[in-house]
Amino acid sequence: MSMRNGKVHSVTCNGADVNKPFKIFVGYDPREDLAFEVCRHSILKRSSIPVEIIPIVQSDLRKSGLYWRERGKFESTEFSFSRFLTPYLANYEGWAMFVDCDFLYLADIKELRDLIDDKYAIMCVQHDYAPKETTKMDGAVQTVYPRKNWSSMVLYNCGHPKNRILTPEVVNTQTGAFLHRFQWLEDEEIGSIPFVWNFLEGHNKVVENDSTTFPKAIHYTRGGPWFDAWKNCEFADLWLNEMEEYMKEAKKKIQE
Ligand SMILES: [Mn+2]
Repeated sequence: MSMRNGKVHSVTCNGADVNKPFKIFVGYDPREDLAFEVCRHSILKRSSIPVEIIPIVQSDLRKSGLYWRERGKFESTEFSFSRFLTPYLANYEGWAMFVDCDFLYLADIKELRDLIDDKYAIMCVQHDYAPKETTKMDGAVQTVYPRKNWSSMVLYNCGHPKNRILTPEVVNTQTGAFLHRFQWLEDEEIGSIPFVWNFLEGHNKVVENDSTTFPKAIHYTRGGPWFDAWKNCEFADLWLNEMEEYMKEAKKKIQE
């Protein structure tokens, strides 16, 4: 917080109130507790601005009556739908971010916040998943998932009138397509962020000597090294190093 000489300077930068901690809601799943801790560690360690990390915990939301929908067969995590409570949880004020717990940050979150533009209702990495061929070699029809992965990391303009629609009632009753494809918004209300902020392990590629392709946040979307089956995935070493650092610091805190 910038509180020089006892005065609070009210400075805004592209709509982001730089005096208030930037709220980052992280999807929490008990099966991936370690992923959450390492993700949080990676953000805090590199951030040059005050941030507040808030886990989105389904059991807590159920207790407080904000989440009641039945778990569907296709929900791979406990935050599949609860993520869309982000604007509500931020009191429909300012900008806040949602991110899955399977991310590893390699850059300062300030760089991301500086991309914020008030003309948008949300901003995210607009991955293009349209397959090049409409049928696979075996003749099976390709399943196209429009806007797949877009909702895994989103900057929400929580004060934007359009996002008022995201009440607990709507989040608990609307379809996956409506929510994950941002169907409450027009296309031009969705801002674009460079893909390196949601770099999909196993899909996106680093191009040698092209720094615009170097990941700023790796998304272990298929599963990360915290699962045995993925301990040798791409960028596993980066995550494991971060985990060791987190463990060391956590141990120190217990001893203090
Ligand atoms: Mn994910």
